[in-house]
Amino acid sequence: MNVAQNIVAGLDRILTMEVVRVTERAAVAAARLRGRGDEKAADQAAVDAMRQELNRLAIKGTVVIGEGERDEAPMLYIGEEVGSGIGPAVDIALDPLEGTTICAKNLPNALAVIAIAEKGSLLFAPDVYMDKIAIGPGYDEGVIDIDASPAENIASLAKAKGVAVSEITACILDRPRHERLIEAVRATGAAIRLIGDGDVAGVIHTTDPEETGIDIYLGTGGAPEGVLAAAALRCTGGQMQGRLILDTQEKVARAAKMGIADPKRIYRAEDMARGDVLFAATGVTDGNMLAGVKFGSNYITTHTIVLRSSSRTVREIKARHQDLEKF
Ligand code: VTB
Ligand code: MG
Ligand code: MG
Repeated sequence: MNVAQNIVAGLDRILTMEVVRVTERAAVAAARLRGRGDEKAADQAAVDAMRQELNRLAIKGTVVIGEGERDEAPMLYIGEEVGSGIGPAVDIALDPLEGTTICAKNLPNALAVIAIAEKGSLLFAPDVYMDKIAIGPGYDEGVIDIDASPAENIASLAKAKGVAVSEITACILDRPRHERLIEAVRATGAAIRLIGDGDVAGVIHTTDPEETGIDIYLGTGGAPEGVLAAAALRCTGGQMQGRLILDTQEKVARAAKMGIADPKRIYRAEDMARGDVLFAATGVTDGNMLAGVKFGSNYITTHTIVLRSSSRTVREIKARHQDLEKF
């Protein structure tokens, strides 16, 4: 049996449940440092906790989207081998604390995130910016186009949704580089949810507009975060297009080394995360879809979403952790 057959036969069904602990543990560790103004400490705690739990998983995992290609031990770095070493060979994209600043400021939507996929099926993206556009499920192909103007995309989405443009809300990272994008979206009459960080959450939020109030994600953010978001969309449905911003020779060369031959290529979600994919995210701070970690006097509560592409299952797992020592 090869890995793909294994996964269909049910190996990843177990993994779907197992992976929850990985993001739960990272989220609890980060949440202990919520609102302390110390991004680094929260990130480090999440990284350590995630690695510890990841190494208990019965996989032969390789981190392909991680914390950079550095080889300093504390980070979960690209190329790091994780898991127990016994089990299917899988590729892993992770961000133990997506939204370090959000966590440090105790603002909404900080997450601990992981995606696990069949070997060789995640885009090996350099840590550069990526231009992104995403919408949720239920729309025909072609409703969004990364090369169309923001006004065209919003008009097209409003038409497909059967609502006025003024009823559309776009999620955009609050950055000076988005000044023109923000102006262009506002000029259409659509609303904008400006976020300080956390575009993995921003993209995922488009998959449930009734819950989150967000219909479309627009703008540039990290490429690694783009791959993580694409993995989630593969599981929930929805459309995403991304293009790496390789605006210097150095970046083009770095990308080429990682196997990216066409620096202008547009990647759809299914190009960034192929095959069978698992995705899990646990809320660190309270958010639009996930509650943050709660420290009660008797137990710790976590809220996790676990997704799997081959079955399109969306599981929400609320856990009470009684054995505080374990965390
Ligand atoms: C975004 C944001 C992330 O990186 O991807 C951002 O969503 C991109 O970088 O939460 P800039 O901060 O330079 O805009 C994060 O902030 C951190 O991973
Ligand atoms: Mg990180
Ligand atoms: Mg991040």
